[in-house]
Amino acid sequence: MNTIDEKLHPILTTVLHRNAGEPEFHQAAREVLESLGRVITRHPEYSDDALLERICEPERQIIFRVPWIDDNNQVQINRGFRVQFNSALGPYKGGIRFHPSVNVGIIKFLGFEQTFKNALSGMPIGGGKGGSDFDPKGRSDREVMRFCQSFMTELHRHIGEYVDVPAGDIGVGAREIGYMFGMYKRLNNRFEAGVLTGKGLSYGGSRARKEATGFGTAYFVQSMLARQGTDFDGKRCVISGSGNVAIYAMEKILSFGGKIVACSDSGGYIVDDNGIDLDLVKQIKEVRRGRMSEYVKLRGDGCRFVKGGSIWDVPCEIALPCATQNELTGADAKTLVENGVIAVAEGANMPCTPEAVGMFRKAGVLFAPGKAANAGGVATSALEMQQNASRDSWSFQKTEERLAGIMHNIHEACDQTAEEYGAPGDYVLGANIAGFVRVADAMRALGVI
Ligand code: NDP
Ligand code: 2IT
Repeated sequence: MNTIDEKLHPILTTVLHRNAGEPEFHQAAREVLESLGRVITRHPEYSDDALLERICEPERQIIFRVPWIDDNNQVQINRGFRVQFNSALGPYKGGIRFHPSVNVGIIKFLGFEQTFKNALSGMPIGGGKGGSDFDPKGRSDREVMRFCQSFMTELHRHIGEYVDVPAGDIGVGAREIGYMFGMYKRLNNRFEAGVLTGKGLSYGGSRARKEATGFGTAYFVQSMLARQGTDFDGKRCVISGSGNVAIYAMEKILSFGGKIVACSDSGGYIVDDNGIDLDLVKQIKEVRRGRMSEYVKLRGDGCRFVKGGSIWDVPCEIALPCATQNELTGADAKTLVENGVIAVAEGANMPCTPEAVGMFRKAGVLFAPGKAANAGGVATSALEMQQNASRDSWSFQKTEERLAGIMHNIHEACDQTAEEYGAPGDYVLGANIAGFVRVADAMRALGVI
């Protein structure tokens, strides 16, 4: 495990005090600060003018009431959040999450990670994140629409093409973005396409945005494997989750010749030794909004559903956690290592606990942190903003080529930075330093604001 440089200790202590009761934010801040000791030693100017203290403090945090009326005519109250973390590189940019577990600490950790991820993508976007403790599961389309409209009734005054550009995350996909965009358009009386990304293709969305996060993660792993002289061909892959990121990671890995043997949702996981039937997963999740437990009945023999349990018990060479934070523990990492895993990439944001990351590093497993491996989604959101600004619409092929190029560049930046700072192959250090330096350079140029 890394330890924190003594010059950075007081900064972490302040973060812990100032954000009491927010363990996920503490975890994310600690991980980044642990990587920065070498930068501060080599470039002490990065700690001038309380730059590190400022980078750990969101520029603005908005918390609001979201009242809405359910199908039984009952008034429901949820809480809405938008944390506008850092705008040194461009307008705040980051997704909106609808999940009952959402609280300010979770949104803050996501906004913090987003700041460095967006910097690493090389696109002109700052970092932010939003969401609500609203649970869309079991809600009708009309309930989801009314919720999204109420959420936007407050959020609209805080966002804009040049201010803050939200997109999707857990529980927020094309349906929710459509309802939110519709309400924004009505409230502002302007068709401001660049205010949200992840839009439908019929009203200003980008081709390949839906696929981008999962595809990007697969491209990143391809680059890591290539560096070791190997590839996906015939390798057993386990992917947690079965949402947007997981589905399109599976799709790209299949095209690279990998074999997907397991995926999951919050109810449990399926193991299919014949290889997961991705069309069936899409049918269950994207069309029916159903549960993975339905897979076995529809698929027939040769597969099984394990209720609860840990998907990381399934032996594999490549593991991609693509569901949620801290879903892969130290014990899971130990099992994966014992079963011969060679590469792990975070499709989700911070899915591996610090103990798990330490275990992978110690065992020499290739490990890609989320801010590098899942940056393809937000990078393609920035391409959507580019298309909106120029009133253009690119082909799938052109957009995917741009995405592949961006993922390649992120891999190179992490790899070279790790090398430069004396830790070859350490993608965590490489990603944290490369992302930090880009944000810090812009902040230094902008003065104390
Ligand atoms: P989706 O809502 O499409 O899918 C989420 C998946 O994760 C579902 O299978 C869900 O299962 C499972 N899941 C969510 N929360 C939990 C939980 N608390 N416990 C167990 N399983 C859970 O979301 P995305 O695929 O968009 O997001 C997945 C991850 O990827 C998140 O960490 C997100 O922040 C990250 N990410 C997303 C990007 C994007 O462009 N969408 C970009 C970069 C990162 P169930 O349906 O049962 O809840
Ligand atoms: O975590 C993420 O990078 C996202 N949910 C995507 C953000 C975006 O603005 O596309």
